[in-house]
Amino acid sequence: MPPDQLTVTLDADGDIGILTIDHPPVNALSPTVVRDLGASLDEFDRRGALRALVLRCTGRTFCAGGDIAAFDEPGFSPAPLNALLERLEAGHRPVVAALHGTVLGGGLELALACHARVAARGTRLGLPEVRLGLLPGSLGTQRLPRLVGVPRALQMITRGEPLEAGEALAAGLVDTISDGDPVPAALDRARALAEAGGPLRRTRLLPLALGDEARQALAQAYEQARDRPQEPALEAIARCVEAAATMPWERGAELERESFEHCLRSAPSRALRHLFFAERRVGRRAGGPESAAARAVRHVGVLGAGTMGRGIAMCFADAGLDVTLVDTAPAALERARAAIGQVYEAAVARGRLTPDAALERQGRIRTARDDTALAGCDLVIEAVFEDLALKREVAARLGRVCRPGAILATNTSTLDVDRIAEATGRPADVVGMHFFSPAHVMRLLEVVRGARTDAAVLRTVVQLAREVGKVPVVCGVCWGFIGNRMAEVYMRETEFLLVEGATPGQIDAAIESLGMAMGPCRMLDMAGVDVGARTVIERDRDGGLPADPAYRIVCRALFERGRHGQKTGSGYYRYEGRRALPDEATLALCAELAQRHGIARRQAIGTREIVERLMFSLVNEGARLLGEGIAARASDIDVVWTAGFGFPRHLGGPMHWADETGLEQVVQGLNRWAAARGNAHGYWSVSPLLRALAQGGGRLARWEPPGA
Ligand code: 3H9
Repeated sequence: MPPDQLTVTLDADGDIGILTIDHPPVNALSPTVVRDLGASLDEFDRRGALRALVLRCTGRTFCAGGDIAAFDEPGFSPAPLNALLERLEAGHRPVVAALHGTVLGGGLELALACHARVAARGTRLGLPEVRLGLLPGSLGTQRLPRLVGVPRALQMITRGEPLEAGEALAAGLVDTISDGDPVPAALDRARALAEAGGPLRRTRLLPLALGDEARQALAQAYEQARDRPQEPALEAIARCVEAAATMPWERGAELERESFEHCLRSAPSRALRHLFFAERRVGRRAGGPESAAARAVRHVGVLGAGTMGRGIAMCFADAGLDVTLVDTAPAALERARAAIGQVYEAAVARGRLTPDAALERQGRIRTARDDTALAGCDLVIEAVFEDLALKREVAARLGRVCRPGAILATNTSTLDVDRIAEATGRPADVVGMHFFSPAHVMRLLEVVRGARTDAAVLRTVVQLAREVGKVPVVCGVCWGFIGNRMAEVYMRETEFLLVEGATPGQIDAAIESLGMAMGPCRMLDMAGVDVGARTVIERDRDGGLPADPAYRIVCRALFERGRHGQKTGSGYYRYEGRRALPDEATLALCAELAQRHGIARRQAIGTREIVERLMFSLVNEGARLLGEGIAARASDIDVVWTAGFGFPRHLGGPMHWADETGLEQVVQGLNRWAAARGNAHGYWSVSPLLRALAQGGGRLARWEPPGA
């Protein structure tokens, strides 16, 4: 938008003013919009003949809130907007909000300051600030409870989930629902209010008392805040909503302002805001020329009906696409049909799907034994066993069977996509689509761009992934792509620590103390020690491992002893049901391995050492991926780890964690461990990119690849 163009204008329909916010894409309340809003209200004041005002937004939505990008600007404060809201509400002419699309955060707070609200059917209204580690900062904690009561307000603000217009009407949040454009209905309402001439309903003046139900809701909110100390906004929300019911308006407003500013500066909010933009940035500029037209995909084929294949089939069926699931083994198809049926039945039992919707989704998945059934598909994803020879054989077959122009994708998690692509005879049509299990649930998709992948193919897959609700992170070809390659160095250090004398319990506790849901030993026990060990063994066979006889010896030894993790009752831990218990046998095994490989055992391995060795290795590998051009930006890596590997969102991902820790400190730590442990295999060699950024006082998040 040209700098001199106003983002807010005032027009009139007869004697009713219409104030329009036009600030694409989502009419966020940037400082410019706030300034223009003020100017339009000045004009409304001057035009005394106008009897009322309708407030609307252009484009696909009403306002989606404060401009999150502006929150980092020095001196940012919600005060100017809050003063305008006060002015709007205190005015003597009626103001009616005409709502459509998503009315979120500051957008809803703007609507709450109006004297009436008309919403188009389908509008969604909410205060999602908590998802950014914040609380509403424009009096939402004060006005919303006055309108809908304390329990409902707490529910909306602490969960951050929007209400649909019908629910909002029932809750008292909106006054009227319109079919289609809400502006005519809002104009009628504004005229009626002006003609009635009675006292205007000012939300801030509505009475609010603290009854039993409200007290109970507050007690629950405080308890939730105590259980989740990593989310400081939760306690602030409870305190502010309580203040709305127990303190004068000004005191509640003051408390909200202080709490908002405190949360805005907090580490969890910085991390969550970083992820908000990171998730929206993934896939951008990934496909070469942006002009490459995406191919149409209506029918998806999946080859291989194992756990992965089934999940992928459901992911597309859930999004309304037709799916053909092929497996040459009739028993595998039978198992897949039963497993898919169970998933949908469970969704119905939990009330997440209606029986009809479940049937419809299930009906979209056809099964076949012959891969010729894939001939008409627009996209075919192979999900056969992770073996290069097998994948190349399947790829060659798909290259012949699938129609020209169909996209051929491989769901490999570690293998060379270029070698698979080459086998199809049409490598430009080939792309990697690395889903995470369960594929119909996990949001992450690593989209692997082969050396010859066509820009249109990449674009299609990124676009489709977004349409089916995934976050598609594009990466280049290397062993393990972004996630598994980084996880490998994390597991490498875990196992060295075990052999040197740390226990699985110590390692997990150290990592969990950072806020991680699960430490590496419990994680691998859950994922399957056999799965991890097989990957190591195959990589070793392919000559992909460092020439270090002590490399990942623990998981290989556990695997040989049939200790495959939770599913066999023992792995790094022993299990009683799902409960992980320390196991003397693991400790004895690690001591034996240390002796066999001449590794010195130590008594006291501290939390700091564990955290540094695991986390600094992880960050260093991430920086190497950036330097090699495998990952396009540090924030993409953070999305991989938060969306696919359970890295806590309030830490923002490993690269954000490194930025916050200080890159210089990371580099010093890597050098320290190189000196302490020796660096014969290059484990501690600092990535040149990381070193350069640390020296120049830079941040990984701000780094852009050359020529970007
Ligand atoms: C707040 O309001 C605090 C207040 O209490 C006090 C304030 C003073 N700001 O998601 P999409 C951009 S906190 C800046 O891809 P969709 C987004 O980055 C805020 N930018 O589309 C993207 O830009 P680009 C509370 C924003 O259709 C583009 O818009 N509000 C904002 O899938 C399209 O977004 C929220 O937390 C924003 N507030 O979903 C709502 N919102 O094209 C956050 C969006 O350059 N927003 N952008 O990448 C959302 O939930 C979704 O974006 C929305 C649209 C549902 C609106």
